[in-house]
Amino acid sequence: MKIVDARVIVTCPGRNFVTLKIVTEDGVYGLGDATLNGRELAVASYLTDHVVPLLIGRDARAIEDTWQYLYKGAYWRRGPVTMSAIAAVDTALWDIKGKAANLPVYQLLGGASRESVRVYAHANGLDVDQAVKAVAVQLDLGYTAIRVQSGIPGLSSTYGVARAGRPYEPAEKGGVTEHRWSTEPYLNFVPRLFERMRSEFGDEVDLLHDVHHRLTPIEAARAGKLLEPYHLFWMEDPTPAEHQDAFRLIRQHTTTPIAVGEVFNSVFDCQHLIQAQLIDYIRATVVHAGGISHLRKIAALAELHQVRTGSHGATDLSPICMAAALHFDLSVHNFGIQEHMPHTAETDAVFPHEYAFASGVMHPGDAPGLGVEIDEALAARYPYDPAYLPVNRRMDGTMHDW
Ligand code: GCO
Ligand code: MG
Repeated sequence: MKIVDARVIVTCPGRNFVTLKIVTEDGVYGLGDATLNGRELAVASYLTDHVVPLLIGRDARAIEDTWQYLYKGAYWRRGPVTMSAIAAVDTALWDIKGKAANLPVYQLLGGASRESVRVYAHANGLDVDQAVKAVAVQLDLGYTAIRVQSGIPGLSSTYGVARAGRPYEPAEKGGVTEHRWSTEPYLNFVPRLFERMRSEFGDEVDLLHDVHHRLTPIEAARAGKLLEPYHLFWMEDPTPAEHQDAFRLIRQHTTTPIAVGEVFNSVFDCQHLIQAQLIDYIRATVVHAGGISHLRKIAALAELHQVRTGSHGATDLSPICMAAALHFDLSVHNFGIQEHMPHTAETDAVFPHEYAFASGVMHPGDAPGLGVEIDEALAARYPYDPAYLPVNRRMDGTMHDW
């Protein structure tokens, strides 16, 4: 089953997505997401200029061999650009294998380990009252787990909060916006946010919160401790994860569960945190962590250490990644939860898909392969439109983690 064509499709139905389409000699094709938010064209070029020429003529059935060929063969290893490109190839090859076998991908991954995939929604507000309303909306939609972010008194802007009247979207068009950050107002505010959530919504709903890499380890320890009475499902990215022993300090101070990994791109990034049981959920995802094949290895390592998965699923991961994530989530034993930030109607029209949401859970569907398409004619009507993630500075102007 030779690969005869492979090409990259860049489209911007409201936001930029990079897609790899691999076509085999018998006409079966597969799709893979290669979107790296704010650095999209680097992956597009990596694929078009350096990977596609290597794919032509290869056997589309040899998924693991192709993965190793691209990983070891580049000599220069890991990193988000390389691993997103390899992920796109890997995902497209699983799609092809599923279509060729007339089976949904989750069946090829060992079959369903559960009936459906539990997902968490986002709720955010410029202040606590708005955040309360946003949680109520998500509860009405049927979600049973909700991530809550709110504007912080004294800070003009913060992570995860939409501008008035617009859904939250991480990347912004028209240049890089700058946020300001101050830890003390945040640490004073965040326990009050969750105290209010528990008093409004009781103990049943699972609440999550994303710190988005902004605290030092001892500040993160304080946050976790202060949040314990509100028993969060998880506290995400409490501190940047380059220095991983830092998590030991957080662990020594708090029982608030910790989730990390959306910026990781290989099992080697996850290895120490998992093996030392410094986290509870590993959030690496298909597109940025080398595809379905590599994410399964991460999950297998995590399973040994009672760490569960909680894959990243923001809107900057395309519906192709979402479909792949749901096949993975349904099959893997140590699944925890999946992030679900629904795409816009424009995006869903470019990427028609079988997966569906109902009553707080999702299912990838039973179509052969991934169950996701790209409408190329429609995609061509939305040319690439540069957009960047914001940056973040402390009050005195020092660059901080966003
Ligand atoms: C999340 C993430 C995202 C990222 C975004 C960056 O938990 O969903 O933190 O919102 O910021 O994916 O591109
Ligand atoms: Mg996050």
